[in-house]
Amino acid sequence: MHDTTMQLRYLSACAIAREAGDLVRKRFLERDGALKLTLKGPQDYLTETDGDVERLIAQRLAAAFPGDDFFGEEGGGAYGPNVWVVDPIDGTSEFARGVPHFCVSIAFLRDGKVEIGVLYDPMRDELFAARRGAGATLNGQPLRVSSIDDIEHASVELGWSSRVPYARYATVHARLHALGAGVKRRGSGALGLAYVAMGRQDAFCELHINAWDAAAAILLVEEAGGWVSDFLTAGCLEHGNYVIACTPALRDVLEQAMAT
Ligand code: LIP
Repeated sequence: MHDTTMQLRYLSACAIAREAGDLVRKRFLERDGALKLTLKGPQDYLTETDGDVERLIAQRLAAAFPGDDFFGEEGGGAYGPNVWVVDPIDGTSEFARGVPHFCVSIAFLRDGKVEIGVLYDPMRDELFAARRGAGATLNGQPLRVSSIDDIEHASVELGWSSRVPYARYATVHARLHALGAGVKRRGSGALGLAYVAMGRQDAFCELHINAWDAAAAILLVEEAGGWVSDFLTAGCLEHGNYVIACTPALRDVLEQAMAT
């Protein structure tokens, strides 16, 4: 059945992600050299732009879909049967330090399942978008994961935050390195997952990531033919979870490497 309201939500999410991304890019280019940074915790940056962008997205979605709930990284919210889960700037640490590697992430969940996932990287003008069952695109062009099936030839991003003891991260990193993988960390889990969907890399793993960071991007990977671990389990919306997203052939080796 063609759900016109879901299609309207999808198109609206794409337009709102672009509008929000334009604000993020404006603020990024206007920032002065002085590093006026605030931190929510070790290596966990917060900028006033995060709040401004999240409020913009919340206002646009409330106006278009007043019956939906909203949950944002900065302001929180409610998780109803129809809920938008938003990260206004994923890659905040990069934004805060003047590195152009971040995106706006907007997901729509129905009954706890991601139906729409949209990411916008305003610095590269890359709009990643997916509707469940309708494929994933980058600026309107179809996305497919890479064909890499050997860990020795794989490019793997392993995310980290201070939410995870470094020893666990180091254990997984060493295992991946020993397997021959090229291991990277770029600071935006959402973009890391989107790069798996488009074949720029072959896997993204993180021992703990928040729902608002990953919810939109995991749908991109699934709709692009990739495999994703069972991320949105009960409690994930409130507490986050580990995530593995990869080409299907790398699933087993990565599940073993991530077992800590
Ligand atoms: C980030 C995630 C990343 C994680 C960072 C941070 P933020 O989200 O995308 O995967 O490793 O610590 O949580 O804070 O930039 O929205």
